[in-house]
Formats: sequence, C-alpha cells, structure tokens
Amino acid sequence: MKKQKSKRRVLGLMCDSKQALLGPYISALGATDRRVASLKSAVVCCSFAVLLASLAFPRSADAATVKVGSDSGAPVFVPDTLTVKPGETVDFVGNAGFPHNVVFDSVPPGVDAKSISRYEPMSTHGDTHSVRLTTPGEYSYHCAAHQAVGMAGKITVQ
Ligand SMILES: [Cu+2]
Repeated sequence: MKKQKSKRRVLGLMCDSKQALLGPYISALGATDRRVASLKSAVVCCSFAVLLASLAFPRSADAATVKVGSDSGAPVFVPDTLTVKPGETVDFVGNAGFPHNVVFDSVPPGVDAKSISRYEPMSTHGDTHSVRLTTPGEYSYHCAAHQAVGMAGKITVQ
C-alpha cells in the first residue's frame, strides 16, 4: 500500500513536470483537456483546408471578374486571359486609368460581337459590363482607347 502511494506520488510529480513543460502550449490552445485540444487542431486543419480550397477556387463556378485597367491605372485587362465554362458570366469591372471600353473583335461563329460589347466608355470605378457567354470557343476583345498600346484580352469558353 505504502509503495503504491509513493509510486502514485512519483507519477504525479512526473505529470506535474510534464504539465509545467506543456502548460504554455496547452493554455495557448485554451484547453487543458486533450480531446478538446485535438478537436481544436481538427478545427484548425479544417479551416486551413477551406482556406486552401478557396485559394484554388477563388470564385464561384458561374462568375468571373476581369478588372478593366490595373490597380495602378495601367491600360490592361486583369487577367487578360481567362477560361470559363459555357453559361458563365464574365463581369468587366471598371478599375482605373479611364476611359476604357470592351469591344469584342473575334468571337465564335453565331455569336454577335456587337451585342456582347460595351462601346460606351467606362469612366468610374465599379462600372460593370456583364457578359454571359454560352457558346464555346475563343473570344478576343480590346479597349478602343488603348488598343494601340495593347489593351486586349482573350476568353476561352470550354
Ligand atoms: Cu482602355
């Protein structure tokens, strides 16, 4: 009996020293219970997985955004190449370095380039031209004001 007691005391001391060592980590997790700690790490892992997934798929399957003009005002579409699925909507969002427009110059057979173009210049941040592209193929477009300096882009619908 006496021996067992002292054994328990030694174990207790060992636990105490372990807790002293791990204490800061455990309290950093805000948990003293191991199960809670592992649950927390599972939650952290899950959030990380969700974060990775959101990085891999930055936007929903039925919408894509093209910035019209770079953030610094350069005459470019960002991104200037894009692949979308048939039926997906592309939002051309006025960004900076105005004026810009969106003129489709080459489209798949059967598509009316004029009807999906935006001739009227964009001159305000956030002014959006939305185009729903249903016909598969290659679409190219440019900005009339900056075509000479290469402000153009391409969308592949497949
Ligand atoms: Cu432009």
